[in-house]
Amino acid sequence: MKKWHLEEVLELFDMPFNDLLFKAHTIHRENFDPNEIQLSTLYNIKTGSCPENCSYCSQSAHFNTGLKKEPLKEIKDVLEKAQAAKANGSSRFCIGAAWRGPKDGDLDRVIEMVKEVKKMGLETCVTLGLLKKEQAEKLKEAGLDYYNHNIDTSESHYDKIITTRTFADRLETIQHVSDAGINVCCGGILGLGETVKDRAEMLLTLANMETPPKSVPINQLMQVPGTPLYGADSVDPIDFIRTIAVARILMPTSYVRLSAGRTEMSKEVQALCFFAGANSTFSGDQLLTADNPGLNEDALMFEKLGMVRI
Ligand code: SAM
Ligand code: DTB
Ligand code: SF4
Repeated sequence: MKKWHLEEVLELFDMPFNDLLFKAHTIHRENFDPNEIQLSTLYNIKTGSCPENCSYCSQSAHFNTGLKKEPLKEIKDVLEKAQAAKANGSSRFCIGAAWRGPKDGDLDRVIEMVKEVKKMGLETCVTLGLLKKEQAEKLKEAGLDYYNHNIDTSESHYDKIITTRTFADRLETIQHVSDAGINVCCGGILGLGETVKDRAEMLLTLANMETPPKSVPINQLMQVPGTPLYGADSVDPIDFIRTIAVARILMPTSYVRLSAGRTEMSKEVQALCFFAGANSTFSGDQLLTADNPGLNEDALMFEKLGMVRI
């Protein structure tokens, strides 16, 4: 796999927009059907009271966001949601929990959920925070397909966003997941007050991993009242599309997911993201705690664009 250098990535960010999009789209076509989109549905099994201080997050116990805390969900609730996700065209069901990392009892409960969701013929993904090596191995044994754990931003910007864990902690979990043979889902967020160089460094870290993540979610910050990042400068849509294009060029065979923030984007911006190489998104009217365009709105958009779900 080609190793990228920061200068090369910055040059991509600097290209004229049309040249960048043409290059990204050409690479996209060489590796994927440009009219296909993969859909995942999220479900939060444990909401709020998270001990981490991620300064963008509605679920951190450090900030007063007014979010209603909820205990761990029952398996039957999970299966109901998974069934609906499948019926609505999702190929993957992603279970999230607001933990620093799972306790062993919690992990057993999640493993039961993963096994049952798999039996429905859905791909499984979980995002539970930091993992120990043995926990990653247990999840692999249970048949888990993907583990989501984002680096969120560049290494140098990271401690301005989160101080309760380090960038290195995040990389260590990603290594455990990868070593266990689980597909890695890893990306970040734009709109955290980062510079273009931070965006380039974030993508560079992902692209230069031993095996680049098979799934790369690119989120746009959804500003949550009560969090330190509420009121931060919003991301320019052209800059967002550029970032998608650069991600596609650096990681030609990964699924680049247009993730959080679509409720703030026009259909035209989303269409340009798909042209630039995004070929996956979240389906359904809710992400973990925040809003997402609903099924009807997305169905209309995909129909207009002639895109089909895989
Ligand atoms: N607690 C686990 C963790 O942090 O890994 C799993 C859930 S966490 C909510 C998953 C990811 O969602 C975060 O790493 C972050 O990239 C993204 N995210 C969280 N809140 C967001 C927001 N308000 N806007 C955009 N992305 C967000
Ligand atoms: C990812 O990168 N984005 C998803 C998923 N991985 C877990 C989560 C987005 C969360 C948006 C804010 C919320 O719903 O609270
Ligand atoms: Fe907790 Fe994850 Fe939110 Fe950070 S992003 S506060 S770890 S739920």
